[in-house]
Amino acid sequence: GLGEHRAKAERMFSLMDGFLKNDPISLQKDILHHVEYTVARSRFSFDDFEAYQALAHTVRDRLIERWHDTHIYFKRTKPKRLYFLSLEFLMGRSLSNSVINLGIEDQCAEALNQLGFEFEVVAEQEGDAALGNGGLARLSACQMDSLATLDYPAWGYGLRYEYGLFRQIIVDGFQHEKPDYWLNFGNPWEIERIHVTYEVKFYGTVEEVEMNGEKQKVWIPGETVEAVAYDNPIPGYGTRNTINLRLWAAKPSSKFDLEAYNTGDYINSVVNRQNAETISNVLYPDDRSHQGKELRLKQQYFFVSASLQDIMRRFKEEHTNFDELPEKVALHLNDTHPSLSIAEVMRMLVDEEHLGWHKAWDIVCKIFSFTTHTMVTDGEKIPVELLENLLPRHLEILYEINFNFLEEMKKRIGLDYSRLALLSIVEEGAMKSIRMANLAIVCSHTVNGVSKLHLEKLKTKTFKDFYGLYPEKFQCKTNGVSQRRWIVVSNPGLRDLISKWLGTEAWIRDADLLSGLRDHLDNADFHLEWKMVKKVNKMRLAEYIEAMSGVKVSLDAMFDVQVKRIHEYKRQLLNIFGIIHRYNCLKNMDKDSRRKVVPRVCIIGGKAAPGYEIAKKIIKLCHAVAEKINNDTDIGDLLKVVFIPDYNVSVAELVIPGADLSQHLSTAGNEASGTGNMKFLMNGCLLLATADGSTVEIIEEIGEDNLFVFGAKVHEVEKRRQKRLSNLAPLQPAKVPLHFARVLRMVRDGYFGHNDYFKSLCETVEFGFGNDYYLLTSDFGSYLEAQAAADKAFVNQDKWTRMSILSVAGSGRFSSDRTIQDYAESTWKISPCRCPL
Ligand code: 7GP
Repeated sequence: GLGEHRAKAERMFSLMDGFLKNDPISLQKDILHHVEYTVARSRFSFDDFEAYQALAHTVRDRLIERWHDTHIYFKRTKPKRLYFLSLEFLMGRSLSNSVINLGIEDQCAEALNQLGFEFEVVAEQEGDAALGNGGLARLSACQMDSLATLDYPAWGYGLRYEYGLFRQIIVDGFQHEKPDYWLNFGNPWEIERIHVTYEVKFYGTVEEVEMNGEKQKVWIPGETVEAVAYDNPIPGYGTRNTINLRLWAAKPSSKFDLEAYNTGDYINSVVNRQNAETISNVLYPDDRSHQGKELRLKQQYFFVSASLQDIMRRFKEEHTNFDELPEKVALHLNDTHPSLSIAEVMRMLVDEEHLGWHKAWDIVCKIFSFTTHTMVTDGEKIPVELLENLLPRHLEILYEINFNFLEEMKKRIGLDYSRLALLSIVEEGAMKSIRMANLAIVCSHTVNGVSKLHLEKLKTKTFKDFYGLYPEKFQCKTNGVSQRRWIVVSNPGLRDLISKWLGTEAWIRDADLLSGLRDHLDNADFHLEWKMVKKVNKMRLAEYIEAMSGVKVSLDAMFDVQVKRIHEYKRQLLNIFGIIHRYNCLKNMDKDSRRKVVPRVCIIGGKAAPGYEIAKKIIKLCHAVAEKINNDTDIGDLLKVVFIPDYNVSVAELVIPGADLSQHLSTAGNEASGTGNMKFLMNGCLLLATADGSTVEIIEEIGEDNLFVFGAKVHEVEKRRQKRLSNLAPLQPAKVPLHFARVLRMVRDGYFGHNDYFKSLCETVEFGFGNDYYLLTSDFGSYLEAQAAADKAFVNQDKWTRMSILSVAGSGRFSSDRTIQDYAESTWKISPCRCPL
């Protein structure tokens, strides 16, 4: 049984004791030690939060031990290292994840128990580390977990924002943003490295000097800021390997403004010093547009400069010849945000190491790889004007890269100037700017899409011209998520059930083993236990909903969830319109028909970028509809609508395991991958989704009978958009399905109040206005059909449970372990480097 497997796993883990022992007694001693000497409380009186702090420090000590051993081992064996460069990491909480990956969960629980505390309650005290926006950032976090677990010699680099993603507060149904003071109570998961600091320079001028008879460009910077390293150990599961996520914080340099000190303007110079710290102060909360802000550019360069100095220092400690760089260093660009790295490495090799341009360029082209995370064609651009001022030498380097590139292209494709203009890294025009994606593609040896469908669009649309030139660069690495975080941490009931029926916990390191669940597909006991697990998770979620919103929900209802950033393309509006339609149907039903209705709890959650008006209106509409429906006594438990505020990683850990159905409604061709869908799949929640992004591959894996697919396919979307536009001239209300028109009219006419406020929202789907770019009108019919199919399937609980089991059984492919192994072997060319026990 389960006990045996746990015991076996524990024996394996106990081999990993270091200087610090992991039995409950030793752990308890350490907890009490930290209560007294770290938290400075009495061991006879401390509360849950203090218990959390003391336990966190106890775990931290163990992490540090392994992290040290891992790095000593890497230093000794000198493997090729991967440096994963990302401006965003959504790590969430660390305690449960660490304790599980260290294999000391039971021991910790026991140690706490004897002190009168409960692990679950203590773990709840931790706040989220939310140094990212959404999909891209959480993907980075899952990938770090996989890199550690698979023993890869990898480092993560990022920024230590003082304020992470804003907290979402709802007042009267409107979103308000509050700062995320995540560091206010200290952060036990980081190690401040006051001796690991680098100077980062900005502004100034470029001068030409003679050096060994040759002309050489030198950048004379105008401002210096110091970058201080904060290290966050990332433990692997079932291994001693613990890798590092190094985040940089900006501190005023001691050299800062010496002049002012000397001239006696003491007070002002101290005040000015504060400016330096603003660089790493706050995360930009828009997940898709970062155009033209100087502070954002400063953040990017600050990050790039500090990371590359650190990486080069490490390389030079171990090697003397830069020819070895491509064999020893892989630099991965997580989207275009860190692409300035390319110019920075060139500057280091040419200006500082005097390698010569062509040799340097040759090396640079062998070390970078790039992953893009968006379907949007109009990517990140940096205005030349900003660069000229902030990074004058880098601008020169970018021009030279582009000049050489275009010369090469002229040889290849001739003087086709319109084509050359599209390929150019520099965009001419009203606002001259640098196209970061073009830069990344030209210089990277590999350009990755995050799903098959995404890659297809990159090849045929977004980067069509580049694909023609470098077909071999373009590859697909379908995203994945960590089953450690998304089953083991967040759904312990399911974890135990899976291990029991598979007879092993090996699936926690090898998700393909989940397919073994299919062997028990018809086992009645298995079904019963499966349903029990879901029930318990639904209870947990129901309690949370009641606490957050005061709405009491029935456990017999289908819990239907859509949680993700609010975006027009993700079509939360389609969901809300569907809910209104459901409400209308219920209102028009007789008693008899109502008895056959499947009760629903519709749960929506997600943040809108602070400047994204339409997204904010969607949030308000959701609340307005909820208010109307939830207070209609005639409807009762048949339909409830809940908005979950401040959706983040730890809320996701609670919501996803409790969902029966989850919605992924992006208009086909807009979601690069989607990873939420994978988390729901792993938790036995059925999907109602368009054939977009990675959902297409989920369908391949579990078969279309086991989820509810609807809507226009990618190839149909363009046609429908054309058709929609040809309908424009005379408004043709007849072309709008009746149900859709009615729902729209209710919102527009103020059935849910606030009709003035909702006007512009309605217009996004109306002809002659927004023209329904995301095709809600034409997908509405098939959306309702898919919803009806879900209702029908839910009535047959046997069938539903089978579908649920098959979802989990088919989720192995969507483990980030598979993604990372693929990257390691085919893109980064790195090998596991396992620290001995
Ligand atoms: C997201 C994509 O929207 C999502 O489809 C994908 O699953 C995820 O990345 C991980 O690859 N993109 C972002 O979060 C983002 O900020 C802007 O994209 C570049």
